[in-house]
Amino acid sequence: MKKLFCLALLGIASAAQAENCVIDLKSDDQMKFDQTQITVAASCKTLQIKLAHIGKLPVAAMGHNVVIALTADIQPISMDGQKAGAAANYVAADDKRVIAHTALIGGGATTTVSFPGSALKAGTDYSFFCSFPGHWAIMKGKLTVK
Ligand code: CU1
Repeated sequence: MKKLFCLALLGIASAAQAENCVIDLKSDDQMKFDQTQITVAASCKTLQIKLAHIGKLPVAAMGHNVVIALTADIQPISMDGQKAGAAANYVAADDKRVIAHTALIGGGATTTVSFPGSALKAGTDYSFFCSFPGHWAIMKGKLTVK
């Protein structure tokens, strides 16, 4: 029984390598993500965003989130997010331009969120970014779907 379970896990692990369905990011106290380019497969049933804040600063000073949206929507989403405030994770409620977003976290914290792969279309200009006030201008990267 145990052996079968391990084999099943191995199968899942190798499938995940073939087609990436995880947007796996680390952030720090320098207002940076560890990657500027992530590619996910268009065939993913479910996409997952994983964010680890490996810095030490508290959420109020150096909070980070991950927002997925069209590249052209980064600025307007961030402007409306700033008005919504920290309690709303700097994402306006019911913002239809936001495809997915994580919670806002501080140093030492991690957060994960999943969303349907069908929310993204291959060949579209998407980005991941942090909507914390002032961060979105530099704390971002390109999300490619293929
Ligand atoms: Cu940030």
